[in-house]
Amino acid sequence: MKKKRFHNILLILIVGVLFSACQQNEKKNEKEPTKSPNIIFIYMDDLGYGDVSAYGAKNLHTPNIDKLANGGVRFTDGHATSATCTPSRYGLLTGVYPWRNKDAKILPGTAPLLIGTDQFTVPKMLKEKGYHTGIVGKWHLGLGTGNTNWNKKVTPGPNEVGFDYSYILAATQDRVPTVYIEDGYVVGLDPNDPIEVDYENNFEGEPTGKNNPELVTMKWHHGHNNSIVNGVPRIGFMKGGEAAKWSDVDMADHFLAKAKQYVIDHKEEPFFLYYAMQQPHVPRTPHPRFVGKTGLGPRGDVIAEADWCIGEFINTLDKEGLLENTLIVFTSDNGPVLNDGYYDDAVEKIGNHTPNGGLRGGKYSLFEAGTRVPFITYWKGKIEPQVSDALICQVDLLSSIASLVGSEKKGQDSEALLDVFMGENKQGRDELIIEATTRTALRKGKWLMIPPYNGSAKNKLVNIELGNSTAYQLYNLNDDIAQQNNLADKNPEKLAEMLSAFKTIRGKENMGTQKLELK
Ligand code: NG6
Ligand code: CA
Repeated sequence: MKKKRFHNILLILIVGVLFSACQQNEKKNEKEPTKSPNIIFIYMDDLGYGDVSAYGAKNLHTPNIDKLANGGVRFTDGHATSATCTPSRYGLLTGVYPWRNKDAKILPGTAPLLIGTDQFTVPKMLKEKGYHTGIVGKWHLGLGTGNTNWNKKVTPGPNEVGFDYSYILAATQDRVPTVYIEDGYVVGLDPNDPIEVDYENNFEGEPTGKNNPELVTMKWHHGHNNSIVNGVPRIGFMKGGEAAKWSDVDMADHFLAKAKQYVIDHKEEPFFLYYAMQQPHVPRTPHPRFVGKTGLGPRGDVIAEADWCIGEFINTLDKEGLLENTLIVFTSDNGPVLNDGYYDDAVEKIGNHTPNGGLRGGKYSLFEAGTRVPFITYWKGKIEPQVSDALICQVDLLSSIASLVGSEKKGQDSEALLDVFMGENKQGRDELIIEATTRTALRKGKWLMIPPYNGSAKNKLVNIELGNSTAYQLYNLNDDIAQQNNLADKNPEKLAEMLSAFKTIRGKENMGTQKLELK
């Protein structure tokens, strides 16, 4: 009898201990919920499909980008929303096709903010889910409401469309104002030397690239002959702000330091960082330690510099123990261009390197090289290394990342393709509208249809075929990736099917100022 009682007590004790252990465990879980994954976009400016060794470049080495490509999903049919910067970035951040917004064109440095402060964006979606959000690098989506006073807080800007922190260059490296802006304030501005910016008229007595060739260290080829900063003639006129002017050769290191710092400062909370690098856009100004490294001139050298920065940045994530809990998306805002307005040896030293990787066209073009860009997703231990031929677009990131973080939100044109980005499914989009300088074309399956557009077939200044033709163009990218055989006449049924699908998408929305010269 005594024995039985003892057993019973023992049993109660054991159950009690187990129960309290469980409770403690639950409490522990309450205290340390699994941290939502960090999300990082590494966004290049004008990097072509063929500019990365993992994408076939033989004469240019990008070991750090390759590590992402070979350790994650390397997409072969990933697209920017547009073949130029502003519209492309608009699509990336809003999940809305840029052709829906008539102002989504390459913007001057004085343009007002293009994204409405009431518009939904990737950083807003992530903020709703408890993320800290930051941008470091190129913005080029307009600032302020027009007539910006650069000596006061410049607003609205990135901080008003979802970013908690911003450290940006306003437009492009070749456009004024040539200063960094942190959370709306020009960095290092001396109030006694105010900045003035104008895109129409020069300020009295200020030298320009056009009138003062003796002051220029980088010669302009077309455009780029206004104010001179650091020996480089720019687009637009600027006066004052001497102490705040950036150093072009230090820009990559500068942004890298800010991107690293951002990660270190926010490693305890889930964060989203949009690291928008400025390379290899003009003016190409590699730091002296990269000069001559590639034999391809400054364009190659700044790609090597960007690759190094990416390596350093990834090392920081690694050191901070963040790589296993971070989704990295690497891509570019549009395709490649060699001569984009300066004599910088990009053309002369190209040798056998093919920035468009055998695709037709380049930046500004409706042909493939305009929007098909390197596109990689990397997540250590989570994404299986592989190559994916799925058709995807940067506009899809909003809805896809929303699924990842448990948000119901969707972008208007953004397809939720999280499994594709994670390498768990190879079925991407069925249809995609691609855009180049306000012209659009339809991709459906492996077919691409370009409607007739007036305008020259080739931009002779940049030496790029634009995709304009007075005839319909129809390509089967399955067996004609270089777009050499126009099948419009041979396959009228396919053409009719494509045209009808194109009209369904383009017809129901405001066409803005776009001239759609359909026959
Ligand atoms: C063009 C510039 C080009 C580049 C581009 C924007 C001239 C003649 N050309 O207008 O150099 O700045 O705009 O590039 O000025 S993007 O990648 O930001 O879209
Ligand atoms: Ca660009």
